[in-house]
Amino acid sequence: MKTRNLNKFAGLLLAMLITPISGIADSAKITIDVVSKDEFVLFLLKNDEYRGFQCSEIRVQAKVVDKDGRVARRSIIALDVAMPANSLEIRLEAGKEVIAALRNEMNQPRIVDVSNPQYRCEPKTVYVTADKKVFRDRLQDGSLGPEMVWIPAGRFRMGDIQGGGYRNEKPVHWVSVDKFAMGRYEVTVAEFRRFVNATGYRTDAEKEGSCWWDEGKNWRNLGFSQTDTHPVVCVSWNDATAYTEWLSKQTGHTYRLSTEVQWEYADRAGSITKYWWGNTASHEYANYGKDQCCEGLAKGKDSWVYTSPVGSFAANPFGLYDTVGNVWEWTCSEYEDKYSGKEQRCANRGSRLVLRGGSWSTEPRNVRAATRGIYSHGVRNNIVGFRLAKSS
Ligand SMILES: [Ca+2]
Ligand SMILES: [Ca+2]
Repeated sequence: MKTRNLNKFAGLLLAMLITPISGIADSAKITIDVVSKDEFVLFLLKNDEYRGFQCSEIRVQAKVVDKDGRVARRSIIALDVAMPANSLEIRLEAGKEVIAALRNEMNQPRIVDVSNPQYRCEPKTVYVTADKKVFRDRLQDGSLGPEMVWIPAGRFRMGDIQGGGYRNEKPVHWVSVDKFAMGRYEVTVAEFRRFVNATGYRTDAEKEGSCWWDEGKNWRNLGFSQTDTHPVVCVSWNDATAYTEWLSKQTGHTYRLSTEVQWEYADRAGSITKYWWGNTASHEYANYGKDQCCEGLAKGKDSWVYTSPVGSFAANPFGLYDTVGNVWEWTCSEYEDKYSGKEQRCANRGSRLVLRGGSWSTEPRNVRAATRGIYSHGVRNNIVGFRLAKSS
């Protein structure tokens, strides 16, 4: 009995053999270890690099043995594995299908060893240093303000990098960005209510009695339901700016809307694709609308026809949620048809201010990283909200 337990223990140790992998592509800053354990292989992925990787294939040769000592060798492959910048550890199980396939020809097969590991991983992001540090400044009453994320300084190409965008996304140009902080989420209903309760502030929609063409509608009353964790909408640029001014006074730090440059840099998070996750729109990553403008669509992980609670999808590599879709986000920059510098600055109000990211009712083409929306400072509707920025 004792011996059998010892054997079992030794077998487990053998099965837990860890094999470091060497890559076959230029991906020096990632490490991929493999643990084989009875019926599966665990890929342990670690990315110490300040940029993401996309691994098209991770492959190991597995040695499978059954209880009678019969041996089989099979390839075990993981495909299309995304590794965000500075990702801690992603665990990916594989190999169970191989075991299942061998069940008919081998009695009780289990994986005892893996060898000849190979992977193909390409850098997915460039020129970024992810610093996913989240912080919250304190308000005067000692309570915590909205969650903010430090965005590292860097340099990126702004505009229609992939081609096929609009003329106003040109010229594609390099821009340097200083370190700054960005709201982790779009500003929520609860966060906005706190400001309103503290100040008695009335939004443009409340003062003028309508949210766009919706008579009697405002951020409290939209015609669709919103909880405290949904993004506030029906807020004009004036309203959003008033919030940032209040928060600045409360915290003693300078909060404002992001510039257009900061917004695109933060959304791209080093990516050079149409969306931060790739070139294909996907309701698995964001809440946006039908293929043709302008209606909401619930599909897959995106189960909302209207707004979704902030943070319902994965964060981008900088740790920001819902930059793509949910609600358009006011920036502080004035619009120009052709980029010539205003995108790097904040304007003092204006009739043509830029919004970014698209909304729950926006078609996929217009939730791209490079897409630009334009509204005057008093305009508000149920697809527009905002996100905070703060200088370092
Ligand atoms: Ca949706
Ligand atoms: Ca958004």
